[in-house]
Amino acid sequence: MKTISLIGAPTDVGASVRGAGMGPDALRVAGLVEALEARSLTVIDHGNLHGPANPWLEPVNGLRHLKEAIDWNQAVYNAVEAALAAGQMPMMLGGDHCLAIGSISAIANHCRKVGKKLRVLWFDAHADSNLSTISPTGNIHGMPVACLMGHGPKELISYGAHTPAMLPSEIRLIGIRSVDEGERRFIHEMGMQVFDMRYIDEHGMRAVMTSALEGIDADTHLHVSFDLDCLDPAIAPGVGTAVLGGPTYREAQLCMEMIADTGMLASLDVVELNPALDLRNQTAVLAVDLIESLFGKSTLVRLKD
Ligand code: Z70
Ligand code: MN
Ligand code: MN
Ligand code: MN
Repeated sequence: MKTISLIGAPTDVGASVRGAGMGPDALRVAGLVEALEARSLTVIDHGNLHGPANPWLEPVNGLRHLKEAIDWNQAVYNAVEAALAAGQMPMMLGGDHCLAIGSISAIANHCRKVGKKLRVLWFDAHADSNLSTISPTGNIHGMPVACLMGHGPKELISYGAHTPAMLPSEIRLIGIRSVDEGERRFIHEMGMQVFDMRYIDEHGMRAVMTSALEGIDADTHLHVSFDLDCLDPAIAPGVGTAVLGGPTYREAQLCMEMIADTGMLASLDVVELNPALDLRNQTAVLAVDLIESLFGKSTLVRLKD
């Protein structure tokens, strides 16, 4: 049976709005540990990592809080690496999405070491593919995909043994509907596969997930980086930068169920929950509900074919 290593990373140094630092505890209050245990999983909650406070300063050379982001990501990298080395499944609770730099760098490094293929599913309203030179804000949570592909400040792109940590062919972006002009160019230059909302509307979530999961086999490490702002704000208001027109509850459930059906989920980030903007913790409760489906809780009555 799987052992899950919960790693809280309570910071908003990469974000544009304060509050994501309260995410890990809001997920615990919503019953995350109990829900996982009810799925017969063993959970080790390591509590929250420590790191620098948010100094709430303006960007310097197109980057806001670079030093703080480097330190937080190093802490995440170390914790995720330790969980993988112990044979556990890391679940990083953010915190803002810049923390996926540390978590996915550790996962990619692990994959290279043990000879596994890597597949990352990046659920997000945003493309997170900015560079300091093109970012309209300088917020590092808008840059993790670019950093993981080797485009970013050297301290943020070299946590593991290999730079870039991740290849464009290893990631699928899903639910995207807010893309800056420079990001659009970068995505095309890199050749990343993007299932944006237009694509989801035209083809349906089942076809999208079938494509996104294509090629996954027993030698694949499947990582889900779940930015909760991917979800439609009607069901998930507790995020810093809500964007209209995201997946519905049923579409999100189908994503989770189809991932669970592969049996290959090996690590998870849950990020951008902002309890300061939430309504009675409903976004955290929803996240826990979706995570249960990700770990195999099903509403299916009929037998699977
Ligand atoms: C915009 C930027 C963003 C959230 C990422 C938004 C970035 N593209 N916002 N995640 N919540 O500032 O780079
Ligand atoms: Mn994001
Ligand atoms: Mn490693
Ligand atoms: Mn986002």
